Amino acid sequence: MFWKRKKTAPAVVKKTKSGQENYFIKLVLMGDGAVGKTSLRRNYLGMGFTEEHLMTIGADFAAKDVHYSFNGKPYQITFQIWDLAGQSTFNSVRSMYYKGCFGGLMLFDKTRPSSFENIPNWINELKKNSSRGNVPIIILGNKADLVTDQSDPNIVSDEKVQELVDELNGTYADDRFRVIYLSTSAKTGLNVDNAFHFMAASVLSWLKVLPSAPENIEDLKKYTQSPASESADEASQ
Ligand code: G3D
Ligand code: MG
Repeated sequence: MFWKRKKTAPAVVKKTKSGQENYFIKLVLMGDGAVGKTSLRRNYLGMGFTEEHLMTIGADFAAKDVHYSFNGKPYQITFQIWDLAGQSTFNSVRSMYYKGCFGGLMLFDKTRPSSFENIPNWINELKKNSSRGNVPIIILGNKADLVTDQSDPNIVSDEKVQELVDELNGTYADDRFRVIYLSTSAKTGLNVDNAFHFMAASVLSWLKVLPSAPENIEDLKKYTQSPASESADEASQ
């Protein structure tokens, strides 16, 4: 049962039998109703995952194990991904939803500006309730597949999002992570893996496991190269 598990909540890191470090990372999906939180989670998890429903707080959670290599060292990460099942029941017990999380995937719907305008409210919620202070955040402009004309005034423009991201990065300058913005589609899978990969690097930096966090998605590639291939790159320059 979940509640029992919570009492004996695992440490963030455990050694596996093979001596590898396994990090347990709770992430929350945030954003207005119908922005695509559940669809994004399902796209990421693929088929065959099991999810548990926490009736008391109106949330689902599901777990996924991934293996990433950063700076030439392998890491096993168990993402525990929390998702709101319904907005209304949630209001009274939201602190339980956020408590102990290491990061927030902040979604808005690119075709619905009001969902973008609400981002600061969601971020305040996270800050108030995570019990860990400022934790890494990624802004995801979802439903990118529906955007055919970037200049359409009913679409949230990339410039507007970038302004918010810059502002947030000013606020979090001392927090060992960088906020980035990715356009996603839970329908086509655009940037869904990238979002979680980036979040893993951000959280490991935040935990001081990695010496620094990637600045952007291109920068992430450097972190996933082995030190040997990095020096090969330098040699060829
Ligand atoms: P929520 O969990 O944030 O409330 P959902 O949102 O995942 O339930 O998605 C709400 C609706 O948006 C769903 O449509 C879903 O299929 C659609 N949706 C989610 N993500 C995307 C996307 O990236 N692109 C497109 N085109 N649609 C998306 P329905 O019709 O089932 O309500
Ligand atoms: Mg949902």
